[in-house]
Formats: sequence, structure tokens, C-alpha cells
Amino acid sequence: MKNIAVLQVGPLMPAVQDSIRSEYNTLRLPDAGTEREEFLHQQGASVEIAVTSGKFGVGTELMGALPNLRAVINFGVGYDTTDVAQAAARGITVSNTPDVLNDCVADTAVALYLDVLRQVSAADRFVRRGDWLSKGNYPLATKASGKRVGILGLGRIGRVIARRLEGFDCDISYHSRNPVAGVGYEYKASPVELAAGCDVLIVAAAGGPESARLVNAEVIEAIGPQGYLINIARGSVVDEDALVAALLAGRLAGAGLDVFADEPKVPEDLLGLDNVVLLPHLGSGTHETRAAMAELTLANLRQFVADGTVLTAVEA
Ligand code: 8YV
Repeated sequence: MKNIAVLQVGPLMPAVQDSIRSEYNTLRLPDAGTEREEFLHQQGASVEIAVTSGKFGVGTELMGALPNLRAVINFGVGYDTTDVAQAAARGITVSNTPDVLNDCVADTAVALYLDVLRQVSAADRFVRRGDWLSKGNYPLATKASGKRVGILGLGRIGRVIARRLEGFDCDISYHSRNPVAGVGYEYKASPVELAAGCDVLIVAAAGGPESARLVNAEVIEAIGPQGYLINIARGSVVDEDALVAALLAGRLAGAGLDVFADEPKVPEDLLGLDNVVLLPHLGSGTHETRAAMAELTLANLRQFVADGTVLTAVEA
């Protein structure tokens, strides 16, 4: 299939990168600057398929510079960096990698949940510093079992998180754009209502313009000084400045964050807080899940080349 022109946008897992380079006529888009402009000017019209990851995507400008693009094959379930509206208008197929990462992202949410409430990471630092010897027992933490948990975004991942937390006897409620059929959890009409009725708010909503800053200052206020926020979705869903301000002022008990507004930058103010657990966007980051994501990415690509369809298409 060396006659198919594939554009690699951003770094990809070696398994994906090596396959697309050996199977297709693959070119790597320069990351920035005049080299990128020059590349697009000379090669943009030849590109038929872009392979990218959730971190990079094919945004408005790049898509505009690829007049003959037919498909965006995205490694990752999130596709907020790709201009899906333009893709739909131009008949460009977009695929992602749903479901195969549900377990690991949900596990990460639960890990953050347990860590923030029981202060596992902070207590580990306490031991390593020698404070157990010099200061005695670690201060008491917060019980994690049996809490009222609000899930913002009861999609594929949100539902797996809910199922996990049922095992911790949690009382689950949720808010999504619409009530989800067939689930027994209480539906709340707005993010504020959800936040006001729970001890821990877990953000599992897809990123993108529709969910931008859905968790604003009012929602954070509603979680309250005894409440916690967990975010394994996208940094864009939370007003990060409002979150930092609330944490610094003690208007929120703690937070567990795998995602940030401007990754890999993490607000400086959070680094010294023991009631905050910070992860470097590793929700799906296990050997098993990344291998499954790579496989699905390649399966989407190969099927698109074969018959113009993909296994897991994104609906704009
Ligand atoms: C990946 C993710 O880290 O799937 C997603 O949307 O956020 C993560 O699983 C990311 O997509 C890889 O770039």
C-alpha cells in the first residue's frame, strides 16, 4: 500500500509508527515553524490519511492545509484536538480507540480517589522523610468507602468507574447531557446540583468546546470544603484557576488530577499541597491497554484503506 500517503502527526507508539511506516507511504509532519509550513505547502495536497494521538490531533488549521484528507485515525479515545466539525462538513472520517482503555482509566480514577481521601502518597512521603520516626503517627485521613460520589459524564469510562465504586459501597449519582437509560444511579440536572449532593466529584466527561470549564467556580464551591474533586478526563473541563484558588483557600478538601489545562505544565501552587495527588496523564498508560489501543488504531487504519470504513468511528 505504498501508494497511500499517510501523515504522522505527533509522536506515536513505536508499534504504531513502525507499522504505518512499513505499510504505507508515511511522512512525519514537522512539529512547528517554517519547516512545518514548507512541508504543508509542498506535501499537504498529497495526504489522504492522518494518524495522530489525542494529544496532537488534526486541528482546524492543519486540516485546512490538507485538502485531500479522507480520514483521521486517532490513537486515544479523546479527540478534542481534532476539528470534528470541519471533518464532518468535508466528509472526513475520524476514528478513535474507545472501550479498550475503560478499565485502566477507571482504575486510575479509583487510585486517585483512594489516594486523595486516604492520603497514600502524602503518607508515603511522610515515611520517606523520616517523619514517622521524628513526629510519630501520621494524621488521620478521610474514609473512602461509603461516600456519596457524583460522576460528571456517565459515558463508557464513567460507567466503569461507577461500577468499581459500587464495590466500595458508594452512593452514586451523575450528570450527563442526557439521562442514561438503564442505570440505577440518580440523575442530577446540572453539574452544580451534582456537586452539591456529593462528597467526591469525579470528572469523566469528554473534552472539547461543549464541556469546556463545565466545572467552574460555582461547581467547585458547591463541592465544598469537605469535598474532593477527581479529574481523569481533560484539564479543559475544569476551571483550573478556580480549582487552585479553592484548594489554596481551603474551600475544597483535596483533588486528584491526571489531566491539566496546559500539559505538561502543572500549576506551581499545587506542587506543595499534600491534599492534592498529581499524575502525568497516565490514565490509559499500561502495557496491556496501550497495546490494545495500538492494535485498534492500526485496525481502523487498515480497514479504512481496504474499504473506506473504520471499526470505531467518531460521531460529530
Ligand atoms: C492517552 C487519553 O494518553 O485516550 C485518551 O483520550 O487521554 C489517553 O488514553 C492519549 O490519548 C494518548 O495521546
